[in-house]
Amino acid sequence: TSGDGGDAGDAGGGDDVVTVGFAQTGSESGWRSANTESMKDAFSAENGFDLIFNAADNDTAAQIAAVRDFINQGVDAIVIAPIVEDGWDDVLQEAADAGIPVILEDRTVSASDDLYASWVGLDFKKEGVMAGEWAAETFGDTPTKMVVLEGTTGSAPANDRAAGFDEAVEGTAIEKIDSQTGDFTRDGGKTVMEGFLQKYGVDGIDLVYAHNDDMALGAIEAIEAAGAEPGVDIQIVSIDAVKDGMQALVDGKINYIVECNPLLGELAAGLVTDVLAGNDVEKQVYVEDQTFTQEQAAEVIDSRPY
Ligand code: GZL
Ligand code: ZN
Repeated sequence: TSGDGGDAGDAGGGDDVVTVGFAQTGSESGWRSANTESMKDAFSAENGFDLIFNAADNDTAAQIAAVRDFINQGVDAIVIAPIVEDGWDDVLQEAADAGIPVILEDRTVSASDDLYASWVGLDFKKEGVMAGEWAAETFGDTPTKMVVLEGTTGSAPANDRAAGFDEAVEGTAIEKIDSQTGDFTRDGGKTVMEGFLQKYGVDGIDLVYAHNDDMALGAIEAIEAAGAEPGVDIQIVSIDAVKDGMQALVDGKINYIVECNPLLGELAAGLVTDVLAGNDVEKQVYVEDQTFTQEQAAEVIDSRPY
């Protein structure tokens, strides 16, 4: 029928269009940009979706409000990359009461998994273990003073990457002398590293464990501003393997990177489609990660999609 902009109660705006509300964390890092692009590519109009996108600027209250807004709009499904693990029970219950399925992508929540249909993402604890295993092999029984640039406080990756790393370096001579959040941003990493350098001096720090590349890149700026050589005077191990991080690895300013694959869009879209079709889905869908030395990064950097 002409002029039919979709009847008021029609969640999809067209009977075969699937309207999806996506509550993204924000735009804090290169990883996040790649993840957002992957999600927008998968939830495209040509794939039959009407995507309502919200980036919450790393503000949990804003992200929860965005999800409430999606519920009020009566979308067909909601996808969330939850900034932090806690505080989701109420709004997830409201979505369930409204009969709107929720898929989590990337980060996860502490709420019961009855409150979401599925989660797709990475094994953050394993990423921390892989970073820690490199540090243990590299520094082993050499007394090593390490500072940590933590991800967003309360986020699953920050919690799990810390736990995994600590487990992997137990019994080594690596001593965590300080640890502070840089909120996964380049500026945050730079500011926190400047503080560490003020406090301990270049010679008082041997290793930086950065929970993501963006904070590692900020730390590199701070170390160079202090007249020291990142990757040499102070070694750096990081997680994500985004383009700028891999370039720093090739340039010898970072020593090892554990990948965290941001290309989750196709899997998330498949889960939404399956859930709406009433198909059974896995509660957790893990994507594999890999690791890179400086030599390996040089081999692959030009062929990587992000
Ligand atoms: C991890 C993701 C983290 C990245 C950061 O899957 O949630 O958030 O490691 C990003 O770069 O900000
Ligand atoms: Zn309609």
